[in-house]
Amino acid sequence: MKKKIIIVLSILIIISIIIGIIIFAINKKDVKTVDNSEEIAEEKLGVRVDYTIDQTWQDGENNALKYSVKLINESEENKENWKIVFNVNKTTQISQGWNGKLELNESKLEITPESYNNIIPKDGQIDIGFILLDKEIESIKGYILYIDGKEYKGEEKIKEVEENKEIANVPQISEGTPVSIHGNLSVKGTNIVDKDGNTFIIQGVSTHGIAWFPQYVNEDTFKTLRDNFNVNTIRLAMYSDSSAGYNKDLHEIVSKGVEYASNLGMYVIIDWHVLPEGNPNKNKQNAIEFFEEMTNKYKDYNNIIYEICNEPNGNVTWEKDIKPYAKELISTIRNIDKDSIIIVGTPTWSQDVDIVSKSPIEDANNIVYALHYYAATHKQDLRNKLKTALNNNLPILVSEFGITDASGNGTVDKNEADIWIQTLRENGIGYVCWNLSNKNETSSLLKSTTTKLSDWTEDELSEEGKWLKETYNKN
Ligand code: IDC
Repeated sequence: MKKKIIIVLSILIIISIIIGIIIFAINKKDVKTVDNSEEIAEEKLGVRVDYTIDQTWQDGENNALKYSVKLINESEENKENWKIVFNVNKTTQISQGWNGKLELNESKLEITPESYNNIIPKDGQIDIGFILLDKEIESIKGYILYIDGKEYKGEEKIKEVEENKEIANVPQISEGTPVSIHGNLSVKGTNIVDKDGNTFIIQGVSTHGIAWFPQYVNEDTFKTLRDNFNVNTIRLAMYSDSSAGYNKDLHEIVSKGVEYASNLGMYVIIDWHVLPEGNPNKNKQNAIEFFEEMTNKYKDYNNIIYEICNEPNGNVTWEKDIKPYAKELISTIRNIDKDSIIIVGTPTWSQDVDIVSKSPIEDANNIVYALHYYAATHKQDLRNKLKTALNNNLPILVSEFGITDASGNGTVDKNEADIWIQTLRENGIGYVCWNLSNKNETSSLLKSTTTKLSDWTEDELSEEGKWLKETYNKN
């Protein structure tokens, strides 16, 4: 009896072991099948999705993550009607995108073709890019690729973030650009100097009012100015009075401009363009709010310059109106940003630097004072004011000039324009030219018939535009 029980038990144990082995084998086979089918799906199709984060920077509370996506067709035939759905975080937001239509829906970022890239050519690829804003240091957690409505599984696992892609507080700037070479600017004596203490000449272009010509706040435009015009600084002119189109929505355009210039390693002047209101105190509260917003966003950047009042004019004086305004704005900015350069406007449309040089603002670091000229109107008399100011050790920046008359129109005086630039270069003083637009006036850099935003031919430039390109490239 005992023997029988032992035999039955042994048989039962052996059977259990065999069943166990079979279940294990089946399970293992199942896992493998699923794995293979996913891989084979994309392999068979011959289309690969490749994505990387190639730049990161801080954007206020968020990380800005610049993604490049390649849709690579290694098959023998064109593939049409593509769609990629990326799994992203709940906190992900879209900032901007190119070469694809982006739509965000509950942690799914769907990208569909533009009219011109619906087909992925055989042996070819499509490049897509976008900037996402996120609390996390990466947004994409796998994707599904669709071709002609059919689903192809992609990689589900989270991509490792490479060590050098760690979030920095400032944009990662490519080598050889003005900011990568010269770094932090500061004021020493009457000059602006770079991180090594060498005199740095700001050679800039100013936008027209961004309320009227927002299209030129554009990365390709700035790149053309950097690469073909030898421009190292972009000035973003935002008129500050509602009579000249000021409204808070424009802050967004300023921020875009700052990002484009920063990506390109250019310096950028954020200009509170006081003009029709004359007295900067009229819109002081808005100015304070604006610069609080901007400094909070960009305090860690090393390429930002703040211009707090373009051109005070009318019934205002340095002592009574401008200086108190400047002191208050400087303290607003310095509460948040300890060292970026601040440009202070001067009386009479930023011409009376001689008056200011007798009573500059005390106990403030990295301040320069604005001198503005229009070469067909302002000549040796104004250069004499410059001389007086320099003799009194006032740091100066020509944050705006034109080679036309003071209306921004009329004749162009290249002879006087050359004398000005030579004088400024000899004294190590920077200059920023008015204006980046195709408005029908002689101070526009583009002809009014030019609609292209970048890569202009010689023929598409105005007389001032041609002069600028030649003069800046001779530096
Ligand atoms: C001019 C523009 C012109 C516009 C006018 C009024 O060129 O299209 O209609 O402003 O908004 C400045 C100012 C600058 C002027 C420029 C030429 O800073 O805003 O632009 N100028 O008048 N100071 C001296 C000349």
